[in-house]
Amino acid sequence: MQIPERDAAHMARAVDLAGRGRGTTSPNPVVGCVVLDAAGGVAGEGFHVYAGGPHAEVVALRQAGERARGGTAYVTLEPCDHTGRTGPCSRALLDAGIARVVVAVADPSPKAAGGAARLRAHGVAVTIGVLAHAAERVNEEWLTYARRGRSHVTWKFAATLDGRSAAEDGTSQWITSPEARADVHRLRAASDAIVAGIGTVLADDPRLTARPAVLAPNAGGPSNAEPALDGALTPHAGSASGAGRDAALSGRSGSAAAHLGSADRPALDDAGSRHSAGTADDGSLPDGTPAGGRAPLRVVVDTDARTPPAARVLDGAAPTLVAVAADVTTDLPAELLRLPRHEDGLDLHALLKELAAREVVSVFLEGGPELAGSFMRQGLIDRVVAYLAPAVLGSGPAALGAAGVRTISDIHRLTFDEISPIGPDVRLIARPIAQPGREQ
Ligand code: AOF
Ligand code: ZN
Repeated sequence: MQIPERDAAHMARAVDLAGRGRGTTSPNPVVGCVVLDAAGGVAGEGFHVYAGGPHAEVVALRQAGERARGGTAYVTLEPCDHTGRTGPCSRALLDAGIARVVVAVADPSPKAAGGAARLRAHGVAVTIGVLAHAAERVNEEWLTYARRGRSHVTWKFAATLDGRSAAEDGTSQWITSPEARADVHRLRAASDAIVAGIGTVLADDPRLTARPAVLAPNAGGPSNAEPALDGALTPHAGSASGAGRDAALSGRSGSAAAHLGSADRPALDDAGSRHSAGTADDGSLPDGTPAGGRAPLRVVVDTDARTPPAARVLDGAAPTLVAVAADVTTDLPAELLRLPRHEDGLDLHALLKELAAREVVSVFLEGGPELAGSFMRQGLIDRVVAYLAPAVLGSGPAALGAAGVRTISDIHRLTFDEISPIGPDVRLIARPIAQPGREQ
């Protein structure tokens, strides 16, 4: 019989394992699993690496072999009960003779849910809710996507200490350091879509591609020594440094946050692993091939279809979607997404629903104080990543445009999850505090 502290410790390890899949599992969740033998010794560990690959439970059970019989499995997400890309984990756990299953978070997706009920029906003891908060955090993009049917949104901006993102004349390169910019590229690479407004496209002509290795060969970017992410126990580069640093992003706490820590593995996600990670079945993917099999989709929010046909965002380097108003007439040579209008421009909730329908789990929102203001006003920002440079401008556009705050009681309150130095700059991670009526 496990005592609760033991449950928490093993689940913390499972959450840690789950975090190793961040950036590569989309459109699937990140999931981690620890299997104990009947005597309580760790017999197997695993995590989900990519959609179509083995689920965390299967990886851990494989490692445990016969030792799983009569043992306990800790899983960050309720075991699936369906045959999708792989077989049901509920069945795999039963076949392995597991006696007890401890789950952090119930699976909200109708197609896969039911694992806990099936296990109980077969006499397995099931506990749900252990370390739920940490498991929610590590998997927050996917849980938002699965529960709300819309993509999860991270709004990123870079600004001076006085919150400005450009000078009076509109020039904005480079407010933050190369280290901060490299960090941004890693976050982009871990996202399913990069979204910018037409204002940014017209002003800056950005490419909106993720170029982590190109921009930051010496800035602590993902190294070529990236361990093969085979979903099982693998030693992890950088695991000794920066403990706790990325707990806010990864869902891990304290020293368990290690492998994402500091400049070794900065950021939201193991972004680099999309480009260099090996996989369980085929060893490794060629450099430059996202482990998820796709480069982030580029999305331009362009109500009136003003994107210039020669814009870099239409250069073919990655797929691009131009979101325009449903009633606009245009011959823009791009894939269009027609959306209802909203008082702000386009209905951004509809945009996120459409993106979710295209299996975009995570959106990285960049470029455009106006667009970010609209997202904020519509209650559609789930996480904020701010890079603040030790510089001031005193004039010039603010990082965020009008966000529906006319009077102070309308203020958007957030809470800080992380405050950390990146080169000479500071990275702040914050999330909106739930306010009634804000979320759509
Ligand atoms: C994962 N990895 O470790 C677990 C998952 O498309 P499939 O067949 O891989 O099934 C994906 C669903 O299975 C997923 O949406 C989630 O509901 C459930 N559990 N998924 O990708 C895992 N345990
Ligand atoms: Zn499964």
